[in-house]
Amino acid sequence: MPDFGRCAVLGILNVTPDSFSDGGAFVNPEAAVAHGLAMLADGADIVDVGGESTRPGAARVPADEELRRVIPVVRELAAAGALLSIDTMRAEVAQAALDSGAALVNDVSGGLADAAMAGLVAHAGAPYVLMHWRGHSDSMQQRVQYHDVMADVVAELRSRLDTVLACGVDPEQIILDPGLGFAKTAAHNWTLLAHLDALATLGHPLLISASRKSFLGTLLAGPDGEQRTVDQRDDATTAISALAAMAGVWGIRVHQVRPAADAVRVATAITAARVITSQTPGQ
Ligand code: PMM
Repeated sequence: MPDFGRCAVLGILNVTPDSFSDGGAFVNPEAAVAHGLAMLADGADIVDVGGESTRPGAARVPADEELRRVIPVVRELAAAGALLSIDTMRAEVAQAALDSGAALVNDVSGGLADAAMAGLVAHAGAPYVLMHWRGHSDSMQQRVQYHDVMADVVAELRSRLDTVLACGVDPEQIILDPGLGFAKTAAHNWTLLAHLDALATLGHPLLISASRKSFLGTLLAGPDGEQRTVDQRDDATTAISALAAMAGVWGIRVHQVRPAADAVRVATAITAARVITSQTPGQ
């Protein structure tokens, strides 16, 4: 498990024509590699490469197309020394990316989309982001019914954990993610962010990815009710990065790396000052 001595910053690199947040900007491999290198220069610890959009309503991309998008980019960034994660629901794509130099697997389906994923991760020994997920993007907005979102997400994550552990994945490999926006309303996302401590009771590091998501557009809507546009949600994203880092999460996953890296440094300084102050009473 990569440990940076502070909250990790994962820079998002979507090699897709249709992601909600940056669709099409990095579909060309040269542009994607250049953006990955720029995020590293801005302070990303890990570049998270994805070749399939998971925006609500998105249709699946065939595996060969996903491979075609991500593998050249992974290969080139790995050759440049980048620490990489592969954002995929497919074991085949995860394996090819690990073989091409990726070090982590980020599976938004938590192993549900591909029964071969857990075995592959167990065999590879790579860190594995297991996200809370209820179904593919074309139907996830019909799966937003919860009795108690906090308790249900914790229970569903625990059930996925049990399954992947039974497949031989080492508990030390696993990072959990509540999956903000995946089969969740804006209110659900805020509840999950307000109770990160409840997610932490599962005993694994946490990853939070709120970056530019639509619940921020809703929060920041103008007086006419018009959602704040995707390109105007980065300041709110940074606020969440700071708060999540203060709450002790393992990592945050963002589009704009520089402000996230700064926010993490602020949170780290405050956390360190708390420790020093508590060790020197009266100061
Ligand atoms: N969200 C998206 C894609 N991948 N991975 C994790 N672990 N957590 C997330 O919340 C998540 C993800 C949605 O699209 P984006 O790539 O534009 O953020």
